[in-house]
Amino acid sequence: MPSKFSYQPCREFNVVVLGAGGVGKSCLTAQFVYNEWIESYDPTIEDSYRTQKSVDGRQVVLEILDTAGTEQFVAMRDLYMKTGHGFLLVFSICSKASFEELETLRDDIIRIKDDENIPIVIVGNKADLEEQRAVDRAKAFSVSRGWGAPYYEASARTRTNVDEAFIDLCRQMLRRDDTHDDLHDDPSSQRAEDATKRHRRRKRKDRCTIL
Ligand SMILES: Nc1nc2c(ncn2[C@@H]2O[C@H](COP(=O)(O)OP(=O)(O)O)[C@@H](O)[C@H]2O)c(=O)[nH]1
Ligand SMILES: [Mg+2]
Repeated sequence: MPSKFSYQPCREFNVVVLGAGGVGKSCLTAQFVYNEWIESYDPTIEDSYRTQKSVDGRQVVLEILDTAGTEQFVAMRDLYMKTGHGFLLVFSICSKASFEELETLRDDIIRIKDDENIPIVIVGNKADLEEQRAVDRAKAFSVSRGWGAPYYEASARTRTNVDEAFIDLCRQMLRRDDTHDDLHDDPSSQRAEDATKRHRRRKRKDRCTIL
């Protein structure tokens, strides 16, 4: 097992931002990646953004897919769910329907990834619009606890809890990655062998560049 002080390779993760239209997925992504508030996004634009962040002193390269629900084929959605390592599930605290949509999204992710413990963070966005709140904070917390996923109330407009939500997701993804690496300690297991192959594959692309 690598010591605490050994060289830590740069990790690369695919993050998928999901949620109903208009909840603020693009604004949250722009704030996280560019530190910018953009009042109005084309709601049909689906794009991915590459960014490098430092998480607890470790360099992480993220490929963030800001979805727009415009994919023409279910297979496309399945594909990005399959390739995602972590998911930011966003709703607006002003829309009950957007909150209720998250359950189906989570079920789909777990089914497609075939993994109950896939890193997920729940974000209740537009927290600056408290007077228009339609989703009870305690209710959202209790649902997120039931799912074993952290919950953040955020505002892309005021840049509240934006970094916190994304970085929490990074920590979850790093933890999982480290756990897989720990499997090397037991070379007799098939899982260790699989992890070795994955690690070799990853090592080849673990070239860290400053963006
Ligand atoms: N007040 C407020 N408005 C927001 C916030 N985030 C996004 N919006 C607004 O909500 C609308 C939809 O945002 P957008 O990011 O395009 O939503 P998306 O469809 O989920 O990508 C835009 O008019 C934004 O200005 C927020 O945190 N607070
Ligand atoms: Mg958008």
